[in-house]
Amino acid sequence: MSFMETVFAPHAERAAKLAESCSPFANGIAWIEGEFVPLAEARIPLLDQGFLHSDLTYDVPAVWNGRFFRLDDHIDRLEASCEKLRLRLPMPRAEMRATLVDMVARSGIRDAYVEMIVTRGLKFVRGNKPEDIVNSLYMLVMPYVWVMPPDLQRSGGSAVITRTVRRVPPGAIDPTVKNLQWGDFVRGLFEAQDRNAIYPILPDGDGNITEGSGFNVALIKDGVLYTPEHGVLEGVTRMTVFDIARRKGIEIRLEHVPVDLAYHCDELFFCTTAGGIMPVTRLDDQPVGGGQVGPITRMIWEEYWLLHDDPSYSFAVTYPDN
Ligand code: PDG
Repeated sequence: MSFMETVFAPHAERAAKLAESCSPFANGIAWIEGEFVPLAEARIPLLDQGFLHSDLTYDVPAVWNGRFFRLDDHIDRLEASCEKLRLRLPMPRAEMRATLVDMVARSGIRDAYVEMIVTRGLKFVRGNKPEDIVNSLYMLVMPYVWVMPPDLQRSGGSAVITRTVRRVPPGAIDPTVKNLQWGDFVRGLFEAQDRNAIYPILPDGDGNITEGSGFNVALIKDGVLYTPEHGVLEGVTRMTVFDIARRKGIEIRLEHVPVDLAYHCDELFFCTTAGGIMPVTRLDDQPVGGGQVGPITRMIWEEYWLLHDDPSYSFAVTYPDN
């Protein structure tokens, strides 16, 4: 069995077991205004500014094989994002952390996608000081989301560098604040479809790449790892990639990454909490490097999943039926 199968096969088994579960939360659980509700029944107030003006931030950690991965790093980033938007965490940090763990335990989901969203709340910013507005919190847990499905990770996905849309500039929307203003990404996803690919990589308008619809972008050229420093979310998955690269003696260059370098790289991959390390083997309808998943990508992929068992990166959730 290849290493990939040792990750995917037990996951498929756990997912099949979950499908037989009769827990009302097996398809997902949400926390709304202090209540736990099945995810499909969860509703938000129409007047929430998160909905009306996308005035919000969010974060997404994951649970793998019953262990929360880098939860505190995700809460750190959420807190930092709140600060930049003049939002406050509506719940003490420790209580939020404990509630998330409780939600995962109640759901019984062993491989989970977890999301917490902080919105401005019910009052508009115009005419109100931020300290006078009560912010809202929404939390949800659902089965793990694959931005690139396991089947495709075996051979690698297809991407385009978009021509009809660029990434929103940092001077307009700060991409280090995780946000749901996905207008540019949605245009990119449609352009990718129109050009016979799945994933868009958005350029910055000055000849460099930024990121794509829910993932950071990294490439390998002559054994060196390149990834954009500016105009992107500082991904937690990418931080894990940096840890792995450092340990393996791979040089990391965090700098402007020209579009041209992407067209001439040896290996290309995306990274996100919702799917991990995602190899890309076709770019603008041409093979990337030799057109196969490359050796450095494969090594990072393997190390990434191994770290999910490492107590310095993850901790076990105690489920009621343990
Ligand atoms: N850049 C953007 C714009 C993202 O939305 C994400 C995560 C990343 C980078 C990677 O960050 P991290 O490694 O911390 O996860 N986005 C996923 C996408 C989910 C989806 O459904 O497409 C997320 O929000 O979970």
